[in-house]
Amino acid sequence: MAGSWLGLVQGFGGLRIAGGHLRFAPTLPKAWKGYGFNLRWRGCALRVDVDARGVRYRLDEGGLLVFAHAGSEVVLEPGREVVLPLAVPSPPKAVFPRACQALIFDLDGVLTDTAHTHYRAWKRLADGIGVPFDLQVNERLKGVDRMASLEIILERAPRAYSADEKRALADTKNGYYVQEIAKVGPQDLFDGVRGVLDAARAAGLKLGLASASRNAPALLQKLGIADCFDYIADAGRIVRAKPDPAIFLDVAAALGVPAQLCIGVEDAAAGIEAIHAAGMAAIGIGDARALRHADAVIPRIADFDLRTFVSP
Ligand code: B16
Ligand code: MG
Repeated sequence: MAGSWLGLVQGFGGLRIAGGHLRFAPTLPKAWKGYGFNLRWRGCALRVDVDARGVRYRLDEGGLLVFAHAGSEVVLEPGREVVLPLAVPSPPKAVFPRACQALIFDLDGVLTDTAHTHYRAWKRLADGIGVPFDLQVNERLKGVDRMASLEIILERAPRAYSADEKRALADTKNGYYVQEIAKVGPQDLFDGVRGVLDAARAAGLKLGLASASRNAPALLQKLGIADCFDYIADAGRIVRAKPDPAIFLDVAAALGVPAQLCIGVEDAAAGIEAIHAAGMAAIGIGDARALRHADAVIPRIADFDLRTFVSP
């Protein structure tokens, strides 16, 4: 009930409390004839009715009430009412910057399938020490750095591990991972990656890479796309891992592009959070439910059409 009330009063009535004052900006959805609600505020009882003719505010109890309607101040005396025009809904904010100057890509799970390679390496380690680990837990590891990933896996461990043991486990996992990526080559790029990078370059955009993986530079070399990027973040130098915005801000600064003119591309929820915290628009690649906070989600990088997000 409380949720429904808030949905109506804040969502359609536009109620906000700012600086200790009530603000309204009521709108009327096309399919509705009208709606109304009561509100008690500092000893005042206010009735608000909204229909196609406008918004009626009536003060049933209390002293003088001052509030804002669609940005203008209204002073209402007890027992009086006032009818004002409906607020004009503001157009949705353009999330993707018109003057976008840079695309900043994540690597694992966006440009190549190493998200699964990481999974297999962690799985091999977890099985070896008898810790349950599955694809569901793995979702939480995406975009998360090596030691933080290990901590998540060890949440289910039957015993505690010392710092030295943890370092050794992380090294073992990395050994498994490095072993697997030894055979990686340009054939392992996801379909469409080359096309996206070339189109972005042709459109004059700068390209950056914000991968949490310390193996990223070596992997880019193997994939044959290292030269496509103007800047590749050094994951070893980034102190705060995703979802902290540090890595995306580092790349934007190195490219010399303000954050609000960058678009980040990620396959992990932690990465989307990091992009937003950096003040950038976020494109998710993968499952729309897992990436529901992204500004747009496309299933595969092959579906990435630059013109959808960047004006020529
Ligand atoms: P490493 P991304 C991340 O890369 C992976 O998603 C994550 O699973 C991995 O733990 C992390 O890199 C660290 O990788 O152990 O190679 O340093 O998605 O940010 O490109
Ligand atoms: Mg990733």
